[in-house]
Amino acid sequence: MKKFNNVIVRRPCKAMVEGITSGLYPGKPDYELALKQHDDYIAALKQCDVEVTVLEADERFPDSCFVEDPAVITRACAIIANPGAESRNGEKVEILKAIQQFFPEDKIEFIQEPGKLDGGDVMMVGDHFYVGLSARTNEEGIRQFGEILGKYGMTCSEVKLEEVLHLKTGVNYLENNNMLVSGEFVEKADFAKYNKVQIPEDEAYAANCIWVNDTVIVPEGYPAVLAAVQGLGYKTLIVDTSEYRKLDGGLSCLSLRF
Ligand code: CIR
Repeated sequence: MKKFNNVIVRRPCKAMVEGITSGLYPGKPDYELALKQHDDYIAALKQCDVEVTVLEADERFPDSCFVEDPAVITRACAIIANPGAESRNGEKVEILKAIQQFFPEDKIEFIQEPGKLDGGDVMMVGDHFYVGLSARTNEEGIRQFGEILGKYGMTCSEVKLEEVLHLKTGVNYLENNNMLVSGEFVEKADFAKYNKVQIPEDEAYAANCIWVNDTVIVPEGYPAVLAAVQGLGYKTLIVDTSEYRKLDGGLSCLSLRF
């Protein structure tokens, strides 16, 4: 099934080494290696039948390569988020400029103060969106998000996060009713109706795979997850994201797919 035509990415900046990190995956990113991994990520996306728009690095925002967070793109509109981390909030201004190349003004919506929302907390399942209530996304952000979706005939529901940074850190939808779930999401009633693939604890990072037009991109180094995804019948591509992992970033965080 072809669902996405476009992908937006932003090149990592040198300042990425100062990006926000929980320290869960220790070490500072190696910038040169991160660039190479970003090249590989773009090359993999290009194999998935999408046009890739590559935005220039922005040194003012160390985490700006994680373009998934300042915006959410739906089938009907683009929603500029209001990122919950102070050092990242200005990224919304820059992503807006890119999104204006694809959406007319009346199809661009905004999450506004005191609402906060990070795109990494939003998981799309058809016309329904699960939204993580997290350290970055608050109740008011979710309320505004739901109101916007309602205008276009779409819905959302809240999922309280207890352990991970963003919702999609631990749960990702691979279409066809298939969902990768790890840690706190394994037993959540919200996801009971899906064909859940439980990710082993020692491969938790790889719960963050992305589905792009029937290919699933899997991070390098997670054999159990790779086998499980292949077992579902998907074509897979592998990309090493070790340098982004040090900043708690994964495959989904690095792009907007629409
Ligand atoms: C941050 O803490 O905001 C970045 N270092 C990582 C963002 C990862 N994005 C995502 O999960 N969507």
